[in-house]
Amino acid sequence: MEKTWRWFGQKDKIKLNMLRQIGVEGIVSALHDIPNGQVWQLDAIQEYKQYIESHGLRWSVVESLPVSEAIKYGGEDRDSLIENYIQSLENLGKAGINTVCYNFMPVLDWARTDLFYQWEDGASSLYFDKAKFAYFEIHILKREGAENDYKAEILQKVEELKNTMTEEDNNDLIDSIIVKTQGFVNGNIKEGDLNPVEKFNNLLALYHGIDKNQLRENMKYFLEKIMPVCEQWNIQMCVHPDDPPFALLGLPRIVTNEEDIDWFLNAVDNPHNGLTFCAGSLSAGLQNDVPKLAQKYASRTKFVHLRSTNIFENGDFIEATHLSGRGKLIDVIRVFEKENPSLPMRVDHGRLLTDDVDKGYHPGYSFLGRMLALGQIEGVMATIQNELA
Ligand code: DNO
Repeated sequence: MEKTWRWFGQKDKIKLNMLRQIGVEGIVSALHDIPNGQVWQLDAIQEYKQYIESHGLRWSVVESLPVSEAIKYGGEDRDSLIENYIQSLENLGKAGINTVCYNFMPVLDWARTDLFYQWEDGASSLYFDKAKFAYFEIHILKREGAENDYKAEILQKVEELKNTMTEEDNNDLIDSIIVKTQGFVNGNIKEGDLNPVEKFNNLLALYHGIDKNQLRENMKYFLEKIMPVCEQWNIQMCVHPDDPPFALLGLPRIVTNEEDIDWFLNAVDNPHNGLTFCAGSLSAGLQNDVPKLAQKYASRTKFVHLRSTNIFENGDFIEATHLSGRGKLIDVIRVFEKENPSLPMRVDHGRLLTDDVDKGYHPGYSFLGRMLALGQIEGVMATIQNELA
């Protein structure tokens, strides 16, 4: 597979010359300064592409071309937003960029409660604490009926948290769940936004009455509209699985498991409608056998994210090292090296290691942590390629 790296543009603390030295071949990026829903103009795409190329790298994948909320919930302006999306795809096609990752998750792009969960060895990683998330929904958002979504043990822990969480803890939790993990991926709420909780609740309200079937229909509608431009410019669309792959905030989820993946691939059965195989996101669902899914969907996979997690009995999950955990990356890499070896692959997330601390990297996107993981993955890839030769 092609070794790619997610880079957040010239403001990223990690510079392109650092990436060439560690064997990165392609860049995964987006025009992060363009507000969600606006057209990506051809000259802006070309300028960005040339900047990447001037460092001896290529712009391999767009992650993400964000899908506006109104397209997801089916708002009045969805057709004009889809028109803008089509225009952006056409411009990407003209510039020769053919792989586009997106997601169809309502409101939240991804969810974690702890951004610096401490490990015994002194490193830290991202973590999802189910009880803390429940506390956030029930006592911070005050979402009606949220307590009905949780079992008694979790509700018991929520009560304990209610007695121990300080105002500062609450603000940290808000920051982790709806600000720090969102703004940098072109999500809805950015650092410095006022009243994030109110803003977030307003966004959730847009989905009242939208169930799983309706969200699926809206995804189908979107895909059907964009397929012609994808065919014309040979663009591979690849949806990212929901992260985590289980229900949150009373919102529907439609890319969480085998049944969901079968559904959207069959609903629009076109080779340009594909999957981003995110081993990490899929691994955080007990229902998923990750290498088995890789085998089944290898031919419809257009882009691979290598990451792993471990799930605890209480429903929490932690981001594991890349060679451990439920992601079973050695087996996943074997599948893709055999079935679809030209795919772009990026190491997803990494722990915060030694000098990574306080560098201001985006959550999950450390330098040393990801570099270590890339070295490990490269070793596995080389071993498997050697076996297959
Ligand atoms: C988080 C990422 C997501 C992902 C988008 C794709 O680290 O996996 O932000 O890029 O959901 O659209």
